[in-house]
Amino acid sequence: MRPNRSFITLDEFTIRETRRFPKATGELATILRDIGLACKLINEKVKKAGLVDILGAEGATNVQGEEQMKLDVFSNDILKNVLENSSECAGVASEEEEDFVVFDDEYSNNSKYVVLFDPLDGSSNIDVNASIGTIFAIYKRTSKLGEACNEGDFLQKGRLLMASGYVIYGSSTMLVYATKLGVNGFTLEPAFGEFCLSHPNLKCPEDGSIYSINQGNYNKFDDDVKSYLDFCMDNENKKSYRHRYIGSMVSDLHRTLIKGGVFMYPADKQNEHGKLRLMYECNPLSFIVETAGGKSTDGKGDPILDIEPQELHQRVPIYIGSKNMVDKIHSFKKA
Ligand code: AHM
Ligand code: MG
Repeated sequence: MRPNRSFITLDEFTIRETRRFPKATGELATILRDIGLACKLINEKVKKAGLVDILGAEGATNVQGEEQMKLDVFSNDILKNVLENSSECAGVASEEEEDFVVFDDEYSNNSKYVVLFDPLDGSSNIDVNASIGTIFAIYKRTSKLGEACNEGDFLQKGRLLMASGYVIYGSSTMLVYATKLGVNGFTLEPAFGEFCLSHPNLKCPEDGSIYSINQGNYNKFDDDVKSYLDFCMDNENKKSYRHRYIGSMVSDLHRTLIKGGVFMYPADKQNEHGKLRLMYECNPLSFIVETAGGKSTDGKGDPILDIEPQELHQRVPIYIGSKNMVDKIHSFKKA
C-alpha cells in the first residue's frame, strides 16, 4: 500500500514542472534546489540570531557604503559556496560583492546559468526581530559554454529572467519563486526540513487598499508622489486606504503579492534613482509580481523588466503591486 502523503516538496514540484517539457534537462530544478539548501542554512542562523552572539555590525561596509551585519556576510558566503558546488552555476553576483564572481573551473564553465542575489535584504530589521529575506534571480548565460562567464551574462534585462524568487524568514519561512509558468509558494516544514507547496499558482489581486512607502521621506518626494499620498490619506475618499511599511522589501512585497496593494520606493530630492537595486531587488521581484498578474514600473511608465541594465549595482525607483493601484499612481504623474 502506498503511504498517504498530502504534501509535495519543492524538489518534487520542480521535477514535476520539468517533466511537462520533454526537452527540459532539469538544470533549473537543480539550481532551485541548491538555492533552497542555502536558504535553509541561512534560516537556521536567522532563527538563532537572538540566541547566539552573531548580531552586531561586522565592521565592514558594502559597496554602497552601508554597514554590513554579520548575518549578511554569512548569507552571502553560504550562497556563494553552495552555488559554487552546484553543477549548474557558472558564476554569481551579489549585492554584497563589488564585482561578479566567476567559478572558473571545468564544470562551472560548462554550466548554463548565472545567479544574482541579495543575500539578506532588510538586514537593519535583524536586531528588532522583524522579517527579512533573500532575493534571487536566475539567467541563462549568453557567453559561450566552455569559457568563463562574463559581465554580459549578468547585465541582462529582467524580461530575460529564467526564474526568480525570494525566501522570507518570518513567522514561518517561505520560498516563493516564479518561472514563466507561474508563481508558487512553499513553506518550510521544520520537522523534516523541506519546503512544501503551500501557495500554488499565486495571483496578485488586481486591486488593493494598502499603500506601502517610507512616508518619512514625504517632503523630499516630487509633487506627483505627494499628490498620490495625499489622495490615499484623504478621508473624503470613496475608498479608504491603509498604510503599512515594514522597511524590509521582501516582507512588504510578500504582503502586497498576497493581499494586494502597492509598494513604492520613489526617487527623491537626494536620491534621483531611489534606493533599491535593479539587479538584486527590483528585477527579481518585478518578475514575480508581473507573472502573478501585477504590475511594476519605474514611475515614468516603463516596466522595470524592460530597463537595459548599465551596471550591476544600479538603483531604480519602483512602483510595484496590484495593477489598478500602479495605474492610479501613473494618473497623478504630470504629462
Ligand atoms: P538593504 O538591501 O540594505 O537591506 O536595503 C534595502 C531595504 C529594503 O528591504 C527596504 O524596502 C528599504 O531598504 C527600506 O529603506 P528605508 O529605510 O530608506 O525606508
Ligand atoms: Mg537589499
